[in-house]
Amino acid sequence: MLRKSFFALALAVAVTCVLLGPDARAGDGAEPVILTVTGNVEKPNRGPLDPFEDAVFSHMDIKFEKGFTFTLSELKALPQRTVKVRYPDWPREVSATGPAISEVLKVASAEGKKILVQAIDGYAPEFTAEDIARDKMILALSADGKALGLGGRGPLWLLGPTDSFAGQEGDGGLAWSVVRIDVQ
Ligand SMILES: Nc1nc2c(c(=O)[nH]1)N[C@H]1C(S)=C(S)[C@@H](COP(=O)(O)O)O[C@H]1N2
Ligand SMILES: [Mo]
Repeated sequence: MLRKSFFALALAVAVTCVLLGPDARAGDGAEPVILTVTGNVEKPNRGPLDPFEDAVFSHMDIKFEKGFTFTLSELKALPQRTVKVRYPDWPREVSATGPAISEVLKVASAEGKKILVQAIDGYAPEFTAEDIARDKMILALSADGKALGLGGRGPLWLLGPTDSFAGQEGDGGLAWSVVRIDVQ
């Protein structure tokens, strides 16, 4: 009898794991963090910059006391939106999909007047709370059905239509390879 119920329990655990899939294990260290929201984060899930662990951030000479991190699965689990746009120098229209930056900041419990979006190459355009409130920009994870990778515009590309923020000129400000968003 005891052995039977143990077997049933083991089976239930196995079935649950399969049903939840790899996404359910995100954030436990199995998947890397691809985006860190820093600054005015109300409910942080990580502490201050560590000069050794956070080698890229450290090299950029930035400082933060707390942050909220996202893995790829965690970003994919948010509501997805598609932006279709073609800027003057582009060879074609792009249809890109990902969570709205407003949604990402909401989930990270980040609020402030200045929103700095920082890319891996150091490019870091700054936006206002009003720009974000326009709710036009996404953090694209894929474009034309293809996941955005490092070396290309990924893994996260800030993208929106031609009226995404005040003073927009073409695709200037639309950072590719975003790694951090700082909110002050
Ligand atoms: N990571 C990153 N994103 C970036 C830039 C950059 O230097 N680094 N340049 C921005 C600017 S100023 C423009 S006009 C567009 C297009 O840049 P390109 O003309 O260098 O292709 O990408 C934007 N996104
Ligand atoms: Mo530019």
